Amino acid sequence: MKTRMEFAVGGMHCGSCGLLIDDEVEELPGVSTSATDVRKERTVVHLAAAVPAERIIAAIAEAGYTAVLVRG
Ligand SMILES: [Cu+2]
Repeated sequence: MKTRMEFAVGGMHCGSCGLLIDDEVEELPGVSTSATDVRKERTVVHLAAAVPAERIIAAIAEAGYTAVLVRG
């Protein structure tokens, strides 16, 4: 099982954009933490259970941003 996934995220403007994404992603069952670096345009997600990358991408899209899996 993957325990870490990293996404390239587009559309962020400031720190609250990152918090918005982390809030949305951390609501998903199986996600333990989500950490977004706005400057690097990356979100690192740690998993406690198996979660498909598509679920996380959909959650980020719901927050209003684009995401592509880059690692994990
Ligand atoms: Cu913002």
